[in-house]
Amino acid sequence: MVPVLATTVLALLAATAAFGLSVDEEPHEAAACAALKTRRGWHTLTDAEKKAYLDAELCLMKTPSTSGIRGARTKFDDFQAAHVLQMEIAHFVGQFLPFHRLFVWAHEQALQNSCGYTGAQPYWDETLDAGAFSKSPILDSILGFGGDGTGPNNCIETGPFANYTNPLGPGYAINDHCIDRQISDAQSAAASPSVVARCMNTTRYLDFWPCVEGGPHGAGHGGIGAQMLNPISSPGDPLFFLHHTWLDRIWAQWQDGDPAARLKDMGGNNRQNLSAMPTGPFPTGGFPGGFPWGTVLPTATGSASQTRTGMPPVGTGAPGGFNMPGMNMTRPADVPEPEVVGDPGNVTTLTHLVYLYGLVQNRTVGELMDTRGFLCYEYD
Ligand SMILES: *[C@@H]1O[C@H](CO)[C@@H](O)[C@H](O)[C@H]1NC(C)=O
Ligand SMILES: *[C@@H]1O[C@H](CO)[C@@H](O)[C@H](O)[C@H]1NC(C)=O
Ligand SMILES: *[C@@H]1O[C@H](CO)[C@@H](O)[C@H](O)[C@H]1NC(C)=O
Ligand SMILES: *[C@@H]1O[C@H](CO)[C@@H](O)[C@H](O)[C@H]1NC(C)=O
Ligand SMILES: *[C@@H]1O[C@H](CO)[C@@H](O)[C@H](O)[C@H]1NC(C)=O
Ligand SMILES: *[C@@H]1O[C@H](CO)[C@@H](O)[C@H](O)[C@H]1NC(C)=O
Ligand SMILES: [Cu+2]
Repeated sequence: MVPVLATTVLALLAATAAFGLSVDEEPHEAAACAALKTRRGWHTLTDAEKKAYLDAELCLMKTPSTSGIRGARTKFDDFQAAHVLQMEIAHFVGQFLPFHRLFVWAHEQALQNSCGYTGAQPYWDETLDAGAFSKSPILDSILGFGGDGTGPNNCIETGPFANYTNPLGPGYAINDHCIDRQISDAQSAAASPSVVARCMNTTRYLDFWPCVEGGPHGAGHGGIGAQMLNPISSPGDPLFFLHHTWLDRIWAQWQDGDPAARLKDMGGNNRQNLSAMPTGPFPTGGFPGGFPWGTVLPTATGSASQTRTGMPPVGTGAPGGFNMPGMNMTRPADVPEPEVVGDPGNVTTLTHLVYLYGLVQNRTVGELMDTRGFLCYEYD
């Protein structure tokens, strides 16, 4: 480790001189981006690459948490625990995509820094499995994440993560349980290439983000089901990270379609308020009954006439936001309301702060717009 550290310190000093970074930054994060890592699809990884990723995730599950974040026992739990605390200001808000970009990157850093993983974070190209998640090779019991849940608690009983005791969820609960799944091929249909194409066809972030969140995003969560479907505690299923990396790739590819405009294009509400959600070409499906805007939103350009029938009742933990029955989505008294920091008003801007309770350093949305900056990765 010493030579690596020494190199990193030199890189830090160089970066400090070049960019005026403050010297108290975490050395492993401040190193300049010498070589972009290429994130690749799970389906294209070799067996050895798949095993390396699964082993690194298992290692995080065996490494004690040092974060002190509510409910976390292991470094794997740290991410789920941070997501629980941030959920209210990380979904159905403008920072949905940048927040999850930092979130999966932080997890990738942990795999690398705590568990010796040398690969890049893989993504799950769900277009290959849309409508048929149950047959996906990603659910392989040896070189995959294990299969569907079984038994009364929908516990996964195959694959490397079968015996993990997950201390968090559903929702805000702190409660030991298995990793559970309830796969729905029907719900997975909105991961289809045509839905993704519809999102890619937008030109403004205000149309693109809700399209992704309501369509492909919902498809992955609804298609895997159980904990994955819980908006608060979903990172308790390790598939979460491959799902959100795929969404991040869709965003990065969309940005690459017009970098001059889209590396700066941000917007949206900072707090959940479904009445204030921008209109857009939301695809249907992905979550039960369509999520959360109801089942009717197919206009090509988006319009104010969209209906929001079937929207779940407003939760006390999410003012003006959404709730889903049976998912423990009401924020308990011991969980503080997350702070929105950094914008001049109620709209998400490039100065909006994204924070993960010390798992990685705080970043502005502006810093997270380009994957080829300090994040230092691109997609195949
Ligand atoms: C899970 O536990 C069962 C019963 O103890 C055992 O047979 C199985 O090998 C374990 N699976 C893993 C992936 O550790
Ligand atoms: C909600 O959380 C509480 C603990 O906070 C737990 O007892 C209860 O079973 C949870 N509800 C569901 C539906 O899991
Ligand atoms: C893309 O948008 C154009 C114009 O709004 C429309 O004609 C076309 O059908 C759209 N394509 C897709 C795949 O949604
Ligand atoms: C939500 O948005 C609507 C429409 O813009 C607005 O009238 C309402 O006051 C907002 N609610 C909150 C809690 O901000
Ligand atoms: C921001 O939203 C709150 C309600 O959530 C409202 O009271 C406040 O006036 C809004 N501020 C601006 C600048 O719109
Ligand atoms: C990161 O941001 C959070 C939220 O504003 C703040 O509480 C925390 O102190 C910040 N951390 C650092 C190191 O600045
Ligand atoms: Cu999330």
